[in-house]
Amino acid sequence: MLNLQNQARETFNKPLADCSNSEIYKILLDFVQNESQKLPVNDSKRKLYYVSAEFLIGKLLTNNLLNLGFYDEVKEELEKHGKSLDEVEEAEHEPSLGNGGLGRLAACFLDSITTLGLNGDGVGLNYHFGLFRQVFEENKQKYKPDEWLGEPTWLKKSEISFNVPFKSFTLTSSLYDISVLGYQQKTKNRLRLFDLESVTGDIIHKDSIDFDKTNIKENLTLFLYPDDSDREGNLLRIYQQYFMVSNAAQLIIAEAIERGSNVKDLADYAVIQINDTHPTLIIPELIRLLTTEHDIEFSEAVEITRNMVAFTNHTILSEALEKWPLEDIEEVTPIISEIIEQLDQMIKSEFSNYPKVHIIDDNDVIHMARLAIHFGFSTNGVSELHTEILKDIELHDFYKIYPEKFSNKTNGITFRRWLMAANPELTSFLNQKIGTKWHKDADLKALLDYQKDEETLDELKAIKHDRKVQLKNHLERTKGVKINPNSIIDIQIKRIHEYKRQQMLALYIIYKYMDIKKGNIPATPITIIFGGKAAPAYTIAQDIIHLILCLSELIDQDEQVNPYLKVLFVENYNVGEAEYLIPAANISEQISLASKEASGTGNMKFMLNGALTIATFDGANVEIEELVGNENIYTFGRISEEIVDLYENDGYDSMYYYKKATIKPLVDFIVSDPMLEIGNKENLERLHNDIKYKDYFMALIDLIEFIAIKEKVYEDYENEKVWWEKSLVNIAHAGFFSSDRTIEEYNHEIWHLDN
Ligand code: Z57
Repeated sequence: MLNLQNQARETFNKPLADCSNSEIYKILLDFVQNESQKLPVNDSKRKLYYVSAEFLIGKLLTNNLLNLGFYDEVKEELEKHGKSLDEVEEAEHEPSLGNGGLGRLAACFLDSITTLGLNGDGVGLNYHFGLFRQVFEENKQKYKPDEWLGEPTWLKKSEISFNVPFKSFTLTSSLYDISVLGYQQKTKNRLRLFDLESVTGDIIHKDSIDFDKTNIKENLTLFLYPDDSDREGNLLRIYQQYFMVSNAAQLIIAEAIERGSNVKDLADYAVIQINDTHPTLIIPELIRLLTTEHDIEFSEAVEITRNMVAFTNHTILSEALEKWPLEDIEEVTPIISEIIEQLDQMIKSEFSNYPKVHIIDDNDVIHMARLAIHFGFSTNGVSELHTEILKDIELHDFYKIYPEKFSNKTNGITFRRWLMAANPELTSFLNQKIGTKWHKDADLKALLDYQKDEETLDELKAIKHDRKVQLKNHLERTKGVKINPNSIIDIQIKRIHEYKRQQMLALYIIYKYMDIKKGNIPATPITIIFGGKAAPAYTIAQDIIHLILCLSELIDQDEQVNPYLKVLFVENYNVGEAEYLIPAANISEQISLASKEASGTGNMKFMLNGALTIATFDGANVEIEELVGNENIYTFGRISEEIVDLYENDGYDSMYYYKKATIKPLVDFIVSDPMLEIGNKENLERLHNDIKYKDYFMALIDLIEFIAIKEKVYEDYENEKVWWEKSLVNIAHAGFFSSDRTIEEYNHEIWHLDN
């Protein structure tokens, strides 16, 4: 089969032991590409297209070796020659084609769709620099282009190409494919990424992410979600979205015809899941193509389209619900804006008394979610709580009109990446304890037989320690930072956003710092780790990063405190970092303001890897609690009904909480002398003012309860028997969160694919 030694001599003319990690990576990349070439593409009649602006697929080498069945063999072979797969993997540069949860969910779904033998491709864009690469300078986030295409990649250019007509010019696309391999599967699917040959990185101003936003031909696929704070940026985003969906729609129709469709029966051949509202323009685009290129009447085209499109909503935050001015769509593609106006007329005549369901509002703004709900056959939320909020509040009028369209599909994560590849130590432990049936059905409940078995609990503890040492080594090797592997590892990793409340954890750190200075020494040292990027235009999120980086420096410098408390903000957090951080975590921070986190998926990854969760009653946290029981999770804070009520009625008075004796000194510490000495006055004062006078996402409302629960968690950590039993119970109940379960639900209730 694979002889690495021979391959090394053939390719690099030297023994494997003398090859660099990047050379070995190249050998393995070619090998896996070759093997996956041999697998046939799934070609069953009915096919799913998961259209998404983001696919956060992470590194593919380990994942593909695992799915092809070569993982153990390659790992051992490398070790025999003094090499480590982990270090070889560090030579792989992950594509940054996503922001956060929504993009990572799409990647987990592709893995599950393929593993279940279903016919389904992902369709998106090939952003040349992806999202920005985050670097910290002077305790602030700075931006660098992420040049992932400069390295060997998994992309293969196809022959496929389409014309996309914009108002004043037409662009011709090229399609690049990445093979998607299922776990032990005989067929493969693909991630199809459209691009434009005329796009060039040359227009990027050296070492920054600035470029001329008006030159569509040269910039269209440069970045994921470029700055949308000005009109030019918004227009560029519409150009991207239309380019994506026009290509997707043309591909879908062409492939269906190839599989035997006569176009009138297109909906028997293709189902389209649109990931949030970003691909919603595929609705008018399909109608355009059916009416202008396939000779179908408008009303029939509308029905064919409606029978094909299903919509997933991922947020209730109004700033994330897309609304485009009609004139902007008109400027990009007047044919599409005309079709939207026609669709809007249909809705306005049917629901004249319901202005809240009209697609185009009185200010001539198009509400993309409304378009997707009226002209798709399915709308789903991503956790039970989120779907209930959609039905009862956010989309209540739509739920009254179309109750049958609504359903819940609680998110999931692929166990191949988040358990088998990321945590081989825990994987072999599970194999030993409960066999390997879980590789197929994700059922880990048999582990509960060992709940009281001290030897088993000791093994769990040893695995966690091993993973902390691996994290320590990885951080030293790749980032030059040091952590204590004997400390409690407490982690909050996710995009930086006020609703996720990183600032609340920062206020707890201030509390703990002061408490240690008073002489209250923690029994076990504590390491609190953050990771995550902030959107360039999101000022308060930058200020939160600045606060945490300044606290980190302050604590590092303080010899009274630094033996017991360390705060680390991991630079450029991404999928690869998550794969090291999550297996090493004792504590998972899931502390969003109740009602605001649609689901969360990091929460599931931590649980699966044996961390205990500190959780608000939000998103999928609620379902974690139902599964593990209240005694195996640390819940706190106001529930979503209370929060929704506050927003609707008397409002939230941050000053009231700020004035409390335990809170005021913590908030004011942000602008204290030692902080101002380290940090930047403008940033710290702006954040201080914001929390004191506004605090729109209510960090202060739950702060006192949060401090109490954190103290309780650290105290419980000292009671080893109790702690590791809770950890085991969490792992045992994580099976529900396999994305295989999620995909089976999508398939049975929405997609109805053969197999
Ligand atoms: C994104 O990552 C999510 C929602 C969005 O509307 C956008 Br834009 C990006 C996230 C939610 O915030 C998470 O709660 C959820 O788990 C994830 O999507 C996947 O559903």
